[in-house]
Amino acid sequence: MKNKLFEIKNTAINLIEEAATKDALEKIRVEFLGKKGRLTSVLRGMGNLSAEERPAVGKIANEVRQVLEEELKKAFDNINEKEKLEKLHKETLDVTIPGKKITLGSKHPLTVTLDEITKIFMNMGFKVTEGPEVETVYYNFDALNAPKNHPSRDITDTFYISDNVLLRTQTSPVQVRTLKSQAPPIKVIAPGRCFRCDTPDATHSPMFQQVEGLLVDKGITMSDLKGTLDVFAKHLFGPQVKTKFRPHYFPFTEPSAEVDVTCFKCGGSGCRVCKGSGWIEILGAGMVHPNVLKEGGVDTEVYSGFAFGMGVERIAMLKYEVDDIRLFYENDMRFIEQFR
Ligand code: 2NM
Repeated sequence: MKNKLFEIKNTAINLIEEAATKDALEKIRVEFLGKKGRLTSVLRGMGNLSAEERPAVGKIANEVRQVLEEELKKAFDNINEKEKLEKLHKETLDVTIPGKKITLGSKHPLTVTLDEITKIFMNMGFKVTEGPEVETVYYNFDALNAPKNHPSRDITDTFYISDNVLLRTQTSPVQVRTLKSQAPPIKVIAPGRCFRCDTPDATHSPMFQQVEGLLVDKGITMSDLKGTLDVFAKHLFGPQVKTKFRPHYFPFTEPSAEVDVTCFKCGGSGCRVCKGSGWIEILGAGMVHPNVLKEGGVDTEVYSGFAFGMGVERIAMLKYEVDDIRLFYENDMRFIEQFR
C-alpha cells in the first residue's frame, strides 16, 4: 500500500510538471485528490490494514496529499505568472511607431465667403436674419412689387410647389417678413439658399446662395447706400478698390443700380478677371420702393431705406478665380482641398 501511495505521488508529480494550463492542473487535482480520486480510493482501502500498519500508512497518505497540494499550487502560480507576463508583453505599446495621420476637414469655399461677407456687415451693425426656403407667391413676388406679368414669375423660371407655394428665387421675402414683424430702425442681412429653373452651366446653378441687406430708418438716402457698399467692397477686396453705381431696374427698388468694383486683380487696367474692362460687377442695390415699405407696414412719410443683394457663388468665383460654378457642388476633393 505504501508503494501504491509513492507510485501515485510520483505519477502525479510527473503529470503536474508536464501540465501547461490551469485546466490540465485542475484535471490532475480531480484525478488524484478528488472525491473519487486515486488517493481517496487508496485511503478507503485502509480498513483492510492491520491496526499497527494503519497509522504509518495514514501518515504517508497525508504527506502525499500535502505534497501534491503544494505542487499543484506551485504549478498553478507558475502558469498564472507566465500568463500575466505574456499578457503584459502582448499589451506593450511601441511608442516609437508613427501615429495614424488624422486628416482635418476644412470649410467649404462658399462657407468661407459667406462668413466673410457676414462678418463685414455685422461689424457695421447689421443683424443676421433667416427665413423659409419654401415661400408663398405673396412674399416672393407680390409684396416685392413684382408686376403680375413679370417674367421671373413664370413656371419656366421659378420652381412652383403649388399655384401659391414656391421655392424662393431670392432672399428678399425674408426682408418683407422682417419689415412686417419689426419696427424701424431695421438693419439686417438675409443670407440663404435660393432656387431658379436654370440649366446648370459655368455661371448658372438651379440652387445658389444670396446675401441681401436691408436698412430702414429716418432720413436714409442713396449716399448711405453708396457709403455702406463702398466700405463693404474695400473690406472684401482690399482698401485700394473703388466702387461705381450703374443705373439699373429692379421692381423692389427705385432708383436701382448695379454696383461695380475696380478689378482687384489688375487695379483697373484690364485683365482676364475683369474681361479687359477694369471693372467687376459684384451686386445689385437701390432705395426700397415705397410700395414695398408700405406693404411691410412702414410709414413712408417718416422712413426710407436701402437694400442690396449679391450672389455668394459669384463673389467666391471672383475672389478665388473659380471659372465654373458647378465646381462648388461636386464635392471633388481636388477642388475642395485647395481652400485650406
Ligand atoms: C437685390 C438688388 C436690389 C432687395 C430688396 C429688398 C427688399 F425686400 F427690401 F425690398 N431686399 N433685397 C434687393 C435690392 C436685392 O438683389 C440683387
